[in-house]
Amino acid sequence: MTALPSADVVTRELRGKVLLVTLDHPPVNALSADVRRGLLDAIEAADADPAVEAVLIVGAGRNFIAGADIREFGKPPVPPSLPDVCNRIEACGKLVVAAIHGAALGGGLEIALSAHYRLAVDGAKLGLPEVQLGLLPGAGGTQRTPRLIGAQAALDLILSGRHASAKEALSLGLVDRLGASGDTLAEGLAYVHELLAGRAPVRRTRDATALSDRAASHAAVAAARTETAKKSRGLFSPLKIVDAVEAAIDQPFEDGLRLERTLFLQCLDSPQRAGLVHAFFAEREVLKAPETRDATPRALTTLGVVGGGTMGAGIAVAALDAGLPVTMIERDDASLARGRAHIEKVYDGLIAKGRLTAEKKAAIMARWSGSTSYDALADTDLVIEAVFEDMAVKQAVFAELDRVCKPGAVLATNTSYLDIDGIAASISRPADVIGLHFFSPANIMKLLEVVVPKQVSADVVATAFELAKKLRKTPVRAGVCDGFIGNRVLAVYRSAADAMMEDGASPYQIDAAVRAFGFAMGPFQVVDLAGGDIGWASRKRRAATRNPAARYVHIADRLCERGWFGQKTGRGFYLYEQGSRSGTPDPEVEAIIDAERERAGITPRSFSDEEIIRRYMAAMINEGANVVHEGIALRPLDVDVTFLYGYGFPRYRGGPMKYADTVGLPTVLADIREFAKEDPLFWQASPLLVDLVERGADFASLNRSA
Ligand code: 3H9
Repeated sequence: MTALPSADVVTRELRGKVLLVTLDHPPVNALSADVRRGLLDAIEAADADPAVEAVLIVGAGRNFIAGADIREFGKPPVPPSLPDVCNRIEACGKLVVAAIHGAALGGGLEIALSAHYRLAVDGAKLGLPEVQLGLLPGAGGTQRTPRLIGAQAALDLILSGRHASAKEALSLGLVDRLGASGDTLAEGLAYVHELLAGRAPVRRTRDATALSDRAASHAAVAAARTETAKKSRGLFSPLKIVDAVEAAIDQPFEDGLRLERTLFLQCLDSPQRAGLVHAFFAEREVLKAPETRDATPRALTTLGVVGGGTMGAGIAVAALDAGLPVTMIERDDASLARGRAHIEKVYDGLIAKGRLTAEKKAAIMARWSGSTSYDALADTDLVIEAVFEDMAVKQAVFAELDRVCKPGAVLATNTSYLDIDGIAASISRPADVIGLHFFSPANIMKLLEVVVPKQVSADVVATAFELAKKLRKTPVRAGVCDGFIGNRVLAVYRSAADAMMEDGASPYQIDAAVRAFGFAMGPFQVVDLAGGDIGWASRKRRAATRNPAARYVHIADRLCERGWFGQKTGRGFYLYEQGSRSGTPDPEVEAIIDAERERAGITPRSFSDEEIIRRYMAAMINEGANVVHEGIALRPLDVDVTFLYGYGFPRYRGGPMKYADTVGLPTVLADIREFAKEDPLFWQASPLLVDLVERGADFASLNRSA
């Protein structure tokens, strides 16, 4: 065994006739410049060394290779480029084999496709997820994949970005062999020896023939183009992917690679790529709240839920789905039965769609138990209260929890806006109290605001993050204030939308403009979906403390006074045909708006869609800045993740704060100052925004320094 010199991240070791090339670049063997260099050197060395008959490429750690180094995107390129490395591997005169375990994603799979033979072991995940980062496979993936597995299968893999298992990869033809054991190195070496013994030829993916039925390949491309145009909703890279795969059918390999490169660079330069990469890192950064670094989570094997309404039942389903046993508390048998029925309805819906069997449902429901006595929670590790939003009601629940729960149990409230410090202070163990703000439907929505009151202990916060992980939610740490991060910011941009409506824009125009920006729904559609009565109740609650000098738009109240609460009542801002979830504009609503404008003495003016978005986003960004300034959000990226996961913000824009950086903070501030001329009370620039503009800095600088 001879150890050869090479860069640390790529080691070479001659094992008999086989040069073992190991990528060892934690955490995920991303293909940064030194890895690319090390790989290239290894192939050069193999070609030059007569003692080497074959090369085996493996990854150290938990993965083969997670792809290109995403942190390099947007920075000046450092040679060798990944396409060059892939081409050099493929051109190698010695047999090259890739043995895959864990992730072989993006550039990682492209390296494997450039090898001459591939083996994967159980647990491997193979895919080309570049589309999720606003990119396309840029190191030959759009050319080699269809040649190897056909146009249709390649398009499916590349356009979805999904991961294929080792078994599926074998059936697709992406790999040649499954490793029988989990020992990738042993399996890989055995495979290489077998190939050498059988005098297997060097076989290059560029010469593969899965596209030989040109008519079928073109039909697959045409179908994908139509489908993608319909579904990709403003995304840039999916149609480029279709173009690149099409080139693989008709053009020589080298020409296809050149087109792929051109299209890849266009995607790389797009703001969508920047937004999606920001989202990728931001959703990982939110997991690193200070308490998760400093404290160990408490035991978490049983969960209690107080309240069986929509929220309580949704939380219970999320926990049951995660395999946790759930004890539900309700005040009487009838309410408990309703709570159970809410849960069963979710599973029955899945059964009706063929996504769950009755046996599986029974197994899940066996983990559920209900009681009308708090004593049933005596041994529970974590209890989430999801009762009516009223301080006295919540405090009464917490008094009971204080009485029955074991020492060390985590006591959580799912309040959306109540003062959690006040709830904590009302019991004997405030250090165990935390806010867990789920979003409706709680079994579906990914966001979980972890609201951290003053007296909570760090291990309780760490336990909340652990719960989020178990429930597959995305947790964002938030401080205590009215509305926390999300609903506090929402209240402000809703006001901006209301003001535009009263000043002359129709709710339908505002919704359409917001949808064109990339949201799935506009603000007034959201009101109709959530139920107008919810916002109405909170407006009434705030009425006493509202600044009398602040502008107040009465239109939504006028609708609620008529009982028009949205979808559930068949009309709100929109009219809903019996049972329909998509509404149509309602002339009577427009008449009410006209009457309100007249009452307020406003002569309506017209708004362009562009102005609507400028105002809507300026309000969102400014309050987002306030939330960061006050320490309610740790960093701007926490606001971004809140909006991406809880409020349908278009992911390719990265979140409101990332969007602000893209537009430029001086532009946002100038807008706010212009709008302030009409309504200086509402449009007060956030001190943080002003400070950043004065320093020539951006929100990203705060993400980096936190
Ligand atoms: C591409 O390949 C383009 C090419 O076609 C063409 C080029 C010319 N780079 O997710 P985790 C970090 S595009 C840099 O928590 P897991 C991640 O930020 C790429 N860093 O672990 C985190 O850092 P930290 C296509 C990366 O076990 C740490 O690694 N590839 C990269 O839950 C652990 O990550 C992809 O899109 C990267 N490529 O999941 C795959 N990947 O500890 C992206 C991860 O500081 N990656 N990091 O927070 C993944 O899907 C998952 O990370 C993976 C592991 C499944 C691999």
